Amino acid sequence: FLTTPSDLGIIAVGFSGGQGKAGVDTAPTALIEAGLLTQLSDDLGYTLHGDVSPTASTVYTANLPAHDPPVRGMKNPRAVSSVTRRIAEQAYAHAREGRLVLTLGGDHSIAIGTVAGSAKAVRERFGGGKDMAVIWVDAHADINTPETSGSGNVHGMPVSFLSGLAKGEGEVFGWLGEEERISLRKLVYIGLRDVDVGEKRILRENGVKAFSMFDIDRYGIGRVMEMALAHIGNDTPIHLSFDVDALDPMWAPSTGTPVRGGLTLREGDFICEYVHQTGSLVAVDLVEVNPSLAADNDLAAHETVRAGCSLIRDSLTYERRVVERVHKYHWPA
Ligand code: Z70
Ligand code: MN
Ligand code: MN
Ligand code: MN
Repeated sequence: FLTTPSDLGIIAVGFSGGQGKAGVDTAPTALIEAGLLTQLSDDLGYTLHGDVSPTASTVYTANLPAHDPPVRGMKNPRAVSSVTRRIAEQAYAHAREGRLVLTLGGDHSIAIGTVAGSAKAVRERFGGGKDMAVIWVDAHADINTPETSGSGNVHGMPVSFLSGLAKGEGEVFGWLGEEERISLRKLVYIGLRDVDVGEKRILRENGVKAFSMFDIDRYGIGRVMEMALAHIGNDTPIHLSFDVDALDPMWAPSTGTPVRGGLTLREGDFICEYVHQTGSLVAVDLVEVNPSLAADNDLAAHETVRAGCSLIRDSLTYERRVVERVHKYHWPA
């Protein structure tokens, strides 16, 4: 289980209900149209599983409640709960088959589903004796509870529900049980630079391991990754949840909440390559690409999609190919 499989379970879920900006739902199609799946199968040698047709995400977003008023300030609570519940079942089913799970978001609320699904599969596999680690690469901590959140956007809350800091009830995350939870001791953040006051308190009170942009400047990304993996420990299954807004807007401008002073594309790629090399990766999410938020031009969206493809490829680099590595940042001919 802890050697990276050559079978990939793909979940394409264009869902935007965890935040307020339309367009993030078109990201899976944009990534696929950019050639991502061909690269994964033909260049990296993966066998792909799962529905990746343009309508695939309708599986998750079908039959959402028409009337979905806020609960504890959360916006679209029933929709997000229902979509993430379906994603959790899919992620779990893929993982049970021994597949590495790749999820193309969608906004970051979808990680409630992906992480829940992998946590449950890992727990079953190890009889509950081994907690899965989560590496959350993001400008934001996404650990607000409904009560600390100022926005009511659920994409700012996934970690609080996944860790049990926030408890669901009934049709709003009541499905999220102990077997799907993660431990805050095995959570590591990388890239933080826009953390709310209430979130800072939560991080401090729980002693959560977090490497902010300050730490990356201070130690360099190589040393930060060594420290991150040392904190997690060897032979621990890892779920990598990558929010593209961790990258500096220079590299990923088309995202809902760009924050300046972020990772270079090369640092983002390094994180992915480094995590892949542990051989402990069980799942990868790439979220918050929003091709419709192209600052002034189409190039911005194109660049953001390209960055997303690069991050995914590097997290899954199954076979090291010198030629590909030398040419990876060149413009296609
Ligand atoms: C803020 C909130 C957030 C992404 C914004 C922002 C959260 N902390 N996450 N953009 N990807 O609304 O809770
Ligand atoms: Mn996020
Ligand atoms: Mn973010
Ligand atoms: Mn359950």
